[in-house]
Amino acid sequence: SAAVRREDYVAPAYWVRTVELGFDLDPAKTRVVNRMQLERNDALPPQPLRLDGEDLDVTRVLVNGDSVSFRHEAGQLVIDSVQNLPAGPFTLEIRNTCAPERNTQLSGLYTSGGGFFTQCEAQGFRRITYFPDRPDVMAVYTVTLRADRVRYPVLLSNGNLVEQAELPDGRHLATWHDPFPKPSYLFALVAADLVAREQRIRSRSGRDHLLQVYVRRGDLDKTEHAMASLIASVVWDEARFGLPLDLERFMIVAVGDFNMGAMENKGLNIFNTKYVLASPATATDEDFAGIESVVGHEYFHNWTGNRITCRDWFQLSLKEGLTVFRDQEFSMDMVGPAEGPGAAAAATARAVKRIDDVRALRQVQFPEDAGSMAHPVRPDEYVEINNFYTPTVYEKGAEVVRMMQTLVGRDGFARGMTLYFERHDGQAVTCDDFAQAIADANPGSALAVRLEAFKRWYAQAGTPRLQARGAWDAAAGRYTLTLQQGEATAAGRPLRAPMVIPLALGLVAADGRALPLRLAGEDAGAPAPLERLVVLDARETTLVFEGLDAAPVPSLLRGFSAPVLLDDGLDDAGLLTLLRHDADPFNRWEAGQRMALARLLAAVRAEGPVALTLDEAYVDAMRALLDDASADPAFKDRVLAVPASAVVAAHLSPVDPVRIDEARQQMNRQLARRLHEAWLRAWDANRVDGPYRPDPVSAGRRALAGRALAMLCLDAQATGDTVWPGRAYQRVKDADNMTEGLAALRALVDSHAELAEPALARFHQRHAHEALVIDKWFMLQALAPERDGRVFARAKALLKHPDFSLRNPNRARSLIEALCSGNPGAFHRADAAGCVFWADRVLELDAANPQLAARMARVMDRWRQLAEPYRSAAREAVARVAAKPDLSDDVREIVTRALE
Ligand code: B3K
Ligand code: ZN
Repeated sequence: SAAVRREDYVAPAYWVRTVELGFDLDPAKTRVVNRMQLERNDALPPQPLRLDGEDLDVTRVLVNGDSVSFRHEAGQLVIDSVQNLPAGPFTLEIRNTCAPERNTQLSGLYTSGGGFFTQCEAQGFRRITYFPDRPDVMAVYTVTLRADRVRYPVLLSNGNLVEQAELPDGRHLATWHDPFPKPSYLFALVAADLVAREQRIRSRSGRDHLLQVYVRRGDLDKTEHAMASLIASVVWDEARFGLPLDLERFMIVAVGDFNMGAMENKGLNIFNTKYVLASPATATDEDFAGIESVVGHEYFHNWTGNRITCRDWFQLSLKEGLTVFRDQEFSMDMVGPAEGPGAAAAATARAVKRIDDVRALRQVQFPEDAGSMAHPVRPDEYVEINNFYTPTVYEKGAEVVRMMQTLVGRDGFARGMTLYFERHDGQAVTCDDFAQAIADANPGSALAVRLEAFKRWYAQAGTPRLQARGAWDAAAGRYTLTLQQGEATAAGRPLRAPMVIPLALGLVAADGRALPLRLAGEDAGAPAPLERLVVLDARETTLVFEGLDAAPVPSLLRGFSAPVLLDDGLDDAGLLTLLRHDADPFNRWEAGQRMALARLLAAVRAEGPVALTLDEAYVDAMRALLDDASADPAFKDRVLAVPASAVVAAHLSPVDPVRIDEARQQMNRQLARRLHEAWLRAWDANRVDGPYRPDPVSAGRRALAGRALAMLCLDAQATGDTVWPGRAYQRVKDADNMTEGLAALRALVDSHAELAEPALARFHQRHAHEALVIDKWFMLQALAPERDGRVFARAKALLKHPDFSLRNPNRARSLIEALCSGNPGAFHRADAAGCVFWADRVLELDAANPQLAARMARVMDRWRQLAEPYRSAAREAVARVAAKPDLSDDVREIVTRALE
């Protein structure tokens, strides 16, 4: 298909006011009766009525009860006889059928585990019935479901249940009514044999609500955390933004076959089981945290996405960037308060959440910005909209919203949100409308006075570069900091104009003191702050600090105040000062990572075989942190983590993924060897006793203990020690929680211990009936550090494992995506076998599930940056995929852009 362009937006020619849908559910042939009340949009000249439809069989089309003639054109059903389509309200009735059991794309109405489920965002509703399937057409839905009573005892749709009845022939029906007008992408239905955990709550406004989490029989004991997360989300949105739950009933349904994480359908969220089911025995700390954030995310969409939705799909970040920001804030507030009593104690734990979010941004969004699919937060064009549910739209979009909050303050941002809802509740709007509301609620703010320039964050692709250089005049006690904005990373898209960059900064003396920040010209008598926010909006900005009694080390971009690539030119001495003393925990972490990165880059760039030798200064710094009893365990864990391959790659051209992997492995081995005693102490000091709880404090201790165990096993492999692998094996057998059990299994597999095999076998046997745990079992093997091609060979062999299936998205991702994108050291090979494997899987997947295939196809986004022979192997593989004549639009768009 041709590209759709943002500039080409025109309002719909017809509005749909109400929809009455009737379903006779049958896996082979489901009958749909779709009765709509329409009105012509009288702002436009009269024109034919066009309805989207895909893979449907239409049986009748009636206007005001009379059959009308229609034709099919370019995936649409067209009614030309405008004289039959009056300007006033009229009824259009469509009868059609679809085949849920043949729907392998998992978009529209499909079957999974014997039940019916839907996924309509972005364009799945047209696979259920004919409709103007675009987000700016908002209607009130009434839905009647009819299905076999025994096989599908639970019948759900959006809104409130208004009728239930038994029918002849063993069938039954349920009618649901959603009072809120909504776009078709928020429609959902479920018909299945499910059970629910229920909870009644009363919100602050005094309204009663029923919360339900639906799962398959046997999974009810894994729903407690999802329910607790849902209740916490309701409470948080009311407390932080004054946004209440607006429905009597709010349902979450878990399904095992799902293309992404979850979906915010009005009142009926449908979730991948991965983001619902958790028990201590089956889910890790990370899974528990992921459930909290995704349950929050989908719930928060009820206001940011559903009550106010997107005018068109180019505005996707309006709801996604904002809602990711909201879920990040929610998770952070769940860790501890940002302000008031308890804030100081919570600061490090909150920073760890920020560190994790920034790590994710750098590992997936920065590379996207530097690859063939680079696009602005608000894209200008697309071929297949599903390809634009990206880290840029989501995570970078969230950073844009975060910068707005930074520029207007927390209270100012909350005021802006209030104004946004006052102005736009019930509407389909644009990113401009949002930014305008935040600015208008804060007249005179740093955002309001630069709004147009700030909005370049929506328009310009690529990660902006920022260079900072300082000059210290000891005699004058003056420090001059020059900040320069450079070109953005996006290939072929130079930074056209300077960005508005909120820069949070401090100055730290070598002895660790925070120095007062008095800018030249400010009153020398008044007390100066120890941290400031400076707003950069020019290509070059010079800041002059005066009255300093010691040479400062600049601590810039605290808390990662803007999504840029910062080059501050600091040497080891400066970084060590920050690592030890920075008042901002984020920048302490950053300093440690920067030191590690410098060593990795030196080893990768050197001539000859990779030979990384860690110096005393770095090892001592890591040892001191590890042994610092007052430091937070989760924080230590994040500092001791070797920077990800993608983070290292961002600084190299060309990129040799095998050398990067080798350097990372060497660094880990040396950290294991040289810090052996400290790892022993960390292991002993971070035992978590008592029943499992997924709180951040215990999770942090488990994370550090798990890293210690991995290091001790890695070192054992070098020294021939058998004690630690033995302990890890014991732990795989005995652990009463998945976090510790999986960490132990990973320690064995990653160190290539002999006991890895029996441990894998035991683990598999013990969890054979837990699909989500078997996913972990596949993934862990595909992610192991490569050694002599063994990891690649094993991953390839796992394709034939009886538990493997390409059809189940979670399973496919756990093996294919893990290997191809999560393990560059195993994937890229001199014999090109990795790329051949990739192309085979993409083609195989594309035939059944284009969305999933397109996601896997993204692995090759940055093939041009690869060093030889990997580059040629990758190009050939991409070309082979592109040469297939009947590729989906989804995969075609990805590979075409890769080859451009
Ligand atoms: N809005 C959905 C994503 C839909 C993806 C369609 N390909 C989940 C979310 O962001 O909450
Ligand atoms: Zn979302």
